[in-house]
Amino acid sequence: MKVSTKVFGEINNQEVHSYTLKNNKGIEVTCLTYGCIISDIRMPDSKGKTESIVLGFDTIKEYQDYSPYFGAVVGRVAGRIKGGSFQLDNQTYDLNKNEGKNHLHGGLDGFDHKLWEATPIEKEDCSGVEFTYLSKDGEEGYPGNLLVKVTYTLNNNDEFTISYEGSTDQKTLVNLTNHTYFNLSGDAKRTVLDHILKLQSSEFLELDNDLLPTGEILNVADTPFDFRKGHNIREGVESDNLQNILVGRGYDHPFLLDHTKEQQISLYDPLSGRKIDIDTDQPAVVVYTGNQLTEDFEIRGSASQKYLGICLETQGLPDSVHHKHFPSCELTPNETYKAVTKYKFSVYNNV
Ligand code: FUC
Repeated sequence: MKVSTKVFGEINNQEVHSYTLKNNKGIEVTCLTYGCIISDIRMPDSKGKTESIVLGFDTIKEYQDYSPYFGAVVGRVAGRIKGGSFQLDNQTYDLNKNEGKNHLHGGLDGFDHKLWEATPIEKEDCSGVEFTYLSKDGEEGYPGNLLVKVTYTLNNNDEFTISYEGSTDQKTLVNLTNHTYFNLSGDAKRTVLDHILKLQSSEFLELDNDLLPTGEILNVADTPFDFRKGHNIREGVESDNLQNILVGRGYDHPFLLDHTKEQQISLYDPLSGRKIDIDTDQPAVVVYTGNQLTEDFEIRGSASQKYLGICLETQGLPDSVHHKHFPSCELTPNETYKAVTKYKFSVYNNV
């Protein structure tokens, strides 16, 4: 399977390239060397109409001016770190603070803003791109030179896989994710409020007013956070559960995955018939329903608005460095960080 390459734009006098992967079912994924951004995924609906199912832009300038991490790889550490500071082996590290007094999504100039090295992969049964980036010791305040590799592949079974790898020369923190905003309606013609989300998750993390975990792990039973049988996003937006209200009415929460079955996460849009099933080896998925999306820009011709996309950020638990009962995100020089998330696209004709 072939990969097609184009010059997408320029940043600091350096070219940004785009790579498009296409399979024999009409699914197309485009990604950029800037931030490893997945700028587009196109797939047919139940009537065969191919449209975009993610939020993205056609120019680098729009990514720089407006993007709330559209499609990007987020790191070194996804989510918030309280007080922008942490301790490792009795040494305090002060990070750049880019959200009030806290550090968010890797800081002021995180992995989503970097130019990555890219190598296309063309195999008989799949095509892809391997991206690498060296994050230097002290970048954004983190210790250690961290070499990161992110690989995107698409095959003819309609599976798109993201594999992350990292190695360091000093103990550091790593928790990578991808921040794609899905909207299965096609070309963002409706919000995601009527999308049906299903999660194999019995517990989620309680958040405080800064959207940081309090440390409490809550049971989903009898709350709008119970997605085990699947329900729409609207339920959480219209609910009077304080956890839904405090994130701006909706979801912005880490759900702990039960890891008992396959298809831990699925997102379905009954109107278009499009569905994505997601499997990951990560402990959690942060479900963010675009509560903070503003209306002051356009996304390929459609006005941006609240709830126009949903992010399903598979990852370790946010701020784990401050909660000893959360799985650790520390990486030592004799370990390799590895994470894999697989997305399977399908279409149902039951409208
Ligand atoms: C998500 C959220 C945040 C933030 C950002 C754009 O991951 O956790 O609240 O708004 O991405």
